[in-house]
Amino acid sequence: MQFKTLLKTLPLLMLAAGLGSAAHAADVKLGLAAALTGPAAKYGVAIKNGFTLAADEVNAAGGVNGNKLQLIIEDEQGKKEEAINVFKKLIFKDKALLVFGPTLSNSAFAADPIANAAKVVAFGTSNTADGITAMGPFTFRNSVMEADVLPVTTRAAVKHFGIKKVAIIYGNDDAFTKSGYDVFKGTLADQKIPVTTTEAYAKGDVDFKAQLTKIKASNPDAIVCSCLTEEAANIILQTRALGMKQPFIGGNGLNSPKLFDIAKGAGDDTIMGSPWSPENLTPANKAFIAAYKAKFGSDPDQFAAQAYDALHVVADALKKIKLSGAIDKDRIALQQALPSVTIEGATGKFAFRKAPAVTGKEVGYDAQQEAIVNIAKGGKFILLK
Ligand code: 1QQ
Repeated sequence: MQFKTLLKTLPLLMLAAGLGSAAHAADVKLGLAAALTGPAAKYGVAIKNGFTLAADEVNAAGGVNGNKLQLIIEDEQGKKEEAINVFKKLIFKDKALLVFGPTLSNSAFAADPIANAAKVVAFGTSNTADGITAMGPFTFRNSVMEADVLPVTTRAAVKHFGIKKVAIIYGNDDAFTKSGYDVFKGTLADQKIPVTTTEAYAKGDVDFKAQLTKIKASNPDAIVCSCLTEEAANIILQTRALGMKQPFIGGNGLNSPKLFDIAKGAGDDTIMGSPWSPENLTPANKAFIAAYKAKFGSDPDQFAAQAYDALHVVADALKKIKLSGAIDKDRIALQQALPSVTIEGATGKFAFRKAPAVTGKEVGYDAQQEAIVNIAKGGKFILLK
């Protein structure tokens, strides 16, 4: 080979061998366990989109300290057993620096202990049940717990409709719907709103006529529903079929466009609390909504917004640390850098707050964020003013 040709080819050879400056940077592997199939996929696909959008943005801007973020995405199907399998794969096989997810609190209670034992951060973006962050110091969430959202939501609904008494319906075999029920029960007692009857259903139920007939006979002014979207939508539809006109009050689980895909106009007047609203026109939220629409051709929801923000929170934490390449050390450094991160994201101002103390145990971090109360009008949620 002529010297001149060698000179020309050398940079290419160096790049191929990983010696070029661009190839010095390593990928930071971040795991995502999300429900991409099954009934919870309504939330999980939005979550995946939010993460993908944010990671692409961070990488397009050069990555973090010169490192590109690599998302390793696995489908946990909204099932506990699959969440455990996926966490094990991401932590032990893929050696992810951190794991986002799983989608449901119900799955988080099964999978997060694995992350805490392995000293890897499990970062929930949609887990709102009580007790999630009591699992250990490596459990973080930026999802606002029902305990913070429901009192504000209930107070606003009572005022808006002049509610004197309510009936409750909830799923009694899911950690999120059960926890939401417990919070509603305490909230209604605090706000002195009598409960006319309390009815329960099980995961996968499609016929709620028996429970709704009892609710109808108890003549409430509104129906409190601690439910996931699909069940909530069917409950609302069947309520109207029984000739009942009461408005619904719910939490996080109701905040999906899927509610209206199924319930259509019957979902109108449902009141729901969430940290995110498409009408919150801050520069960060406007940019997020526009970028999401451009990339996916559809409107984002709360779950996409929280996933998007979570990636930016972790990117900020990564900026504060120097990765050593020793995975165990780097995982702990990330856990220690996270609590002080604050951002102004799609969901507004965000900070962590240490979870309530549990004797004899170290705890993780909850979201410190305000809830926004929304009302459904014309098949979508708008701000309740
Ligand atoms: C939880 C929830 C669900 C609505 C997640 C999508 O908040 O399981 O905690």
